[in-house]
Amino acid sequence: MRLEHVELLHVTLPLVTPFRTSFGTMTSKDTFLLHVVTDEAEGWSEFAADPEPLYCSEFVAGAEIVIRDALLPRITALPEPTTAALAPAMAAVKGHELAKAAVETAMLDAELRGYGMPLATFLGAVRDRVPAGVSVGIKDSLPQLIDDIERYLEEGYLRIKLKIEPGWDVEPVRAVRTRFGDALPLQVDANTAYTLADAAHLRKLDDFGLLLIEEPLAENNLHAHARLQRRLTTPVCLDESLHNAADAASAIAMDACRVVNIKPARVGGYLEARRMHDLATAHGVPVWCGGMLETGIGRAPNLALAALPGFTLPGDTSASRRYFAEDITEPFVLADGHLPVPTGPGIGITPLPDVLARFTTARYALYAASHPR
Ligand code: NPG
Repeated sequence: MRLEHVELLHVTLPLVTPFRTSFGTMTSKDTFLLHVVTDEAEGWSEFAADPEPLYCSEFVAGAEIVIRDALLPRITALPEPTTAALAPAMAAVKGHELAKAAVETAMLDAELRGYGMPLATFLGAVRDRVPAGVSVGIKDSLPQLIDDIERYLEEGYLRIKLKIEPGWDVEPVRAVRTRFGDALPLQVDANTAYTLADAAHLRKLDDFGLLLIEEPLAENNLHAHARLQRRLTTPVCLDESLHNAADAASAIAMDACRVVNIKPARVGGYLEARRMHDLATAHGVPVWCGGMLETGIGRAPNLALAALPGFTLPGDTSASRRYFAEDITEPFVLADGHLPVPTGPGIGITPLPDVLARFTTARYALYAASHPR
């Protein structure tokens, strides 16, 4: 496989409703797509983070520079840029997992398209559809929260995740349990908003039979999460703190988490995501697939990953319309609480050219081979 061309496209898609978390409010998805052309096929990927480094340290403008100046030169220097060779070639560059994931995924898409193989098949998927959960942002009032959840449950979502922060935690959980009952699969996500000093308060959540509490404490502090887990019956789940499979191994060994959120972008791509899945599954630790409000280009490969056997909990893999009135790909539609796993070669989807053109705010070449065949 020979890399001939890499293009970057800035896209801005309005969200159907603002999404508020403990780290900020999003009203649009602003990111970039990578489009690679090899001598065999084309590939697409989406950078998962946002213009500002509020969820994680990576951000759109920084990732562009890292990809252009640090990652692509290492890849174009390879005699054969097969997907398996990319992570070792990029390893000298510290961190920047989300930028690396964007590069690796576009190349993986192209490579698999060249073989005619779907990503789900390549990864070892065992399902053709995956159960869908929905992540519900922080609201101005409890009635508004209950109304929104009512609508999501009517649409068929099988699990609800509430974003929480100090001042919006026990009461919203209580309100949801009171209205929808104890059988509703329910979990909460704090996005690092608490400290160990809040342990007694967080323990009140133990009364509500939650599936898990996600990333309650500061990112990367496995020791504090382990201490918190000792004081909670609710399973702690880690997201921001796990950057690769080795982090998950440490966290599981320390009992810093009993559930793992796998976001392929956060761990540097689908190959490392699969390693994390294998590791957690071997330890009997359930995993589920996180989301970062992806367009169809990011959602499609997440659905392939979520079809692996260890993904025993519904993911933040919601239908396209939960986020966008119009997506840049054919939309993913909820059927009986599930989304279909793409079956076409590679990630199984490409942008719709007309829609992509309307949502594209800038487009430029990052690399062009000097002598394309
Ligand atoms: O359904 O894609 C989704 C959103 C799920 O809550 C969700 N994502 O902290 O996991 C998170 C959060 C997020 C959104 C993180 C945007 C980063 C950016």
